[in-house]
Amino acid sequence: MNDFEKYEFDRLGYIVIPDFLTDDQVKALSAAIDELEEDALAQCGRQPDKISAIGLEYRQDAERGYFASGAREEGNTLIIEDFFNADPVFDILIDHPPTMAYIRAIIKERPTVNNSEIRIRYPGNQTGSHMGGPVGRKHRYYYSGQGIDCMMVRMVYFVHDVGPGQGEFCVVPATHKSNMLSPYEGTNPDTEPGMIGLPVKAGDAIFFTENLRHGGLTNRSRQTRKTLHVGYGPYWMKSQNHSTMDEEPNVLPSTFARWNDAQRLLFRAHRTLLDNAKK
Ligand SMILES: O=C(O)CCC(=O)C(=O)O
Repeated sequence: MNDFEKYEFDRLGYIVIPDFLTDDQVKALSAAIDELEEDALAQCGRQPDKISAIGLEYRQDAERGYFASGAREEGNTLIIEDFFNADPVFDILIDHPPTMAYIRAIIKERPTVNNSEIRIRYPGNQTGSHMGGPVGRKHRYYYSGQGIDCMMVRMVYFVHDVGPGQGEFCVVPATHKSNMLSPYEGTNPDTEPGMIGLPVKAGDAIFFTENLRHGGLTNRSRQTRKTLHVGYGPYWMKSQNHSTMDEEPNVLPSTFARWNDAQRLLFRAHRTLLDNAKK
């Protein structure tokens, strides 16, 4: 993360990183997302296995190790959490050197992955505005004598272009430093004062602090928007996926077995757990 990027991240709470993934990576990730979307949708008709603390209904695929919520319909979204378990193609993103360079620059304690979700946003869908201002310790943006020191941050990877009207990820710049919660009524990002959409190309990424007010503008196109979101924080933070909130990360033994030590460590709060796993 260079000085310009650090300056912009501190000033705005996010940066857009162009050409972050290679064409081959985009192609492989995109195909894996499409396959997993169909697999997750096939489970949609049945009773939920779990209801999250905020009322989201999840169906679990115990064999492939993911939780899915939502449906393919106008205005809806399908969220697939713990997608790393489902296909080794996603391993590209675990201990991905360019990503880790950004993460290590702004999380001062040892970072681990605490959130992983594929968001599939069908036409008409929007993601309500959330966060911004004094949102509490877990999501805090902080600057100390050692520089930027974040709690939860997210990298969003784009596998196709998302232009104006196609459900852009959106932000109210600089609200990570606001001293007040948003006073505007509702959570409609389309009408919220100060909210801007961030158009991107396939292969770009958006890196932001969860302290920033953000969401997803309404997808007014016929293109379904598909993105990969990976959250990081200090090692003591447990899962921030809604299906496993504040639990240990949901990593299948077979996933753990195929990873190298650096990848495993990104999902382990304590080194001793890693050492025990090797015994
Ligand atoms: O991309 C979106 O629609 C919103 C994503 C979001 O809220 C997040 O990644 O925290």
